[in-house]
Amino acid sequence: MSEDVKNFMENIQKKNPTEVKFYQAVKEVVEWVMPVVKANSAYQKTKILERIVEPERVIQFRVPWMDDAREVQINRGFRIEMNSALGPYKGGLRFHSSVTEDTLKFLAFEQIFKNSLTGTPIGAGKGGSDFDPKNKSDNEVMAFTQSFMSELFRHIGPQTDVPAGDVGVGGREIGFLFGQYKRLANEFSGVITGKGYGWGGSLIRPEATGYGAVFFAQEMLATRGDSIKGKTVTVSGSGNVAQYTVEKVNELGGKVVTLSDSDGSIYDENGIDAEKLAWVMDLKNNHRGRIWEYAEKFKGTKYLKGKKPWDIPCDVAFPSAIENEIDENDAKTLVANGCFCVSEGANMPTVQGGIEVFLNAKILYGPGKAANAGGVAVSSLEMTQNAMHLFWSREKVEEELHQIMKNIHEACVQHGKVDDWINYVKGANIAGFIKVADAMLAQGIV
Ligand code: NDP
Ligand code: 2IT
Repeated sequence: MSEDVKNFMENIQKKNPTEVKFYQAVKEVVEWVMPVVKANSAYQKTKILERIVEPERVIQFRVPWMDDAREVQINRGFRIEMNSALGPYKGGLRFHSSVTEDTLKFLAFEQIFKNSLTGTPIGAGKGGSDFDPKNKSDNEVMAFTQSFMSELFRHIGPQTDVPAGDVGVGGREIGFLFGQYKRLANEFSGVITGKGYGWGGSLIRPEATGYGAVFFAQEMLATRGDSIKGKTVTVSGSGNVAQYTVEKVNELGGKVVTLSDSDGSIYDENGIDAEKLAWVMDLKNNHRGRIWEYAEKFKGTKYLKGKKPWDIPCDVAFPSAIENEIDENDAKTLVANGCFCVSEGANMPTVQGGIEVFLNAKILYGPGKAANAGGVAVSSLEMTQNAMHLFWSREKVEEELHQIMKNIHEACVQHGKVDDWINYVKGANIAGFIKVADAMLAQGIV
């Protein structure tokens, strides 16, 4: 670590002593962009780096609601309005018991660079709550969600801050959130993305993050004259991102052999084909079931209780569950077993030591802020359609998404090429940073 980075990170630590994930996310960016800042006196004079790590606004609120037993429950709600240099604050809402301000600040920080990479006019934000939708009735989810929006609504708007889904926030939650906003604001607008098709949603938004991560892998593989076809693929998670990653890998002729949830993983060496995937989607989205049920249903499948899928040999891996799910040992195991391409559907799924393993091995490693940008990119396309009062076709949205992922890949190559190898971490961080930094410079000390 250079002296400049060390001093900068000491200050981050001093100002945010309990925020370990935020520290991790900032360090990963600062290490790569510090030379760019050092070479630009205007960035230094106007303290771009010092300003970019400070959220423009942090909103925290009480979320009281009544459960089915008529007992009062209290959760904590947040919205981090991180950076509005490129457009309205934009980013998802996470409902999960592990959510703290630290979690959301790291996610909001990543969102700055990711949203910049999409090339669309969106700033960065993230929000959520420590509410866990698991084992809650639809009625309880609605009661909580309406209470959450009763406070959030005064801080958001289609030109101000546009939330969407993330872990624990899917179509059901977005519907309830939108309904309550509409009722309170007396306004039908594009204030949230991921809406249902027919009431303002965009086709391909549910698919976008997973499809995008596969498109990004396709671009990385193409730099070596290779493709997804015939590859053995591991995927973690079994939620929104994981499901559509499997769908696109299948379409391109790869074979996915794993899925997981927080209880364990399944290993199906025959591959999770379209029929099995349809069953998983029904299990997860309609019955809110657990992934171990897959092993009961499809014979010849192993259930690896309490295990992540990274011990299973593969060519390509798509971590699509949660932050820090690939530790240093997992990264070493993946590389030792022949994995040569990792495309991150999740946000910050690899710990710093794991990233170093991938970079030292010079594999094709696409960090989340580049590889999973397809979700927020199609959210931005949903905002465009809402503003124009129209709906685009499936083909058009998928084509736009594909082009955006190609552009992000190209930007990473432009800023990350090191001799005959591409450092996508360097490329994504620098390309994402420059655009935001220049916009902040132009907009004065705000
Ligand atoms: P979902 O809620 O649909 O699915 C999350 C999946 O991850 C579930 O299978 C869940 O299992 C699993 N998971 C959660 N916590 C853990 C854990 N501690 N260990 C192992 N597995 C865990 O969320 P998404 O698919 O939307 O999000 C997945 C990742 O992708 C997140 O990192 C998210 O931030 C990121 N992302 C999502 C985007 C989107 O558009 N939705 C866009 C860009 C990134 P369980 O049921 O046991 O909790
Ligand atoms: O992490 C992410 O980019 C998301 N959860 C999607 C955000 C969005 O606004 O669509």
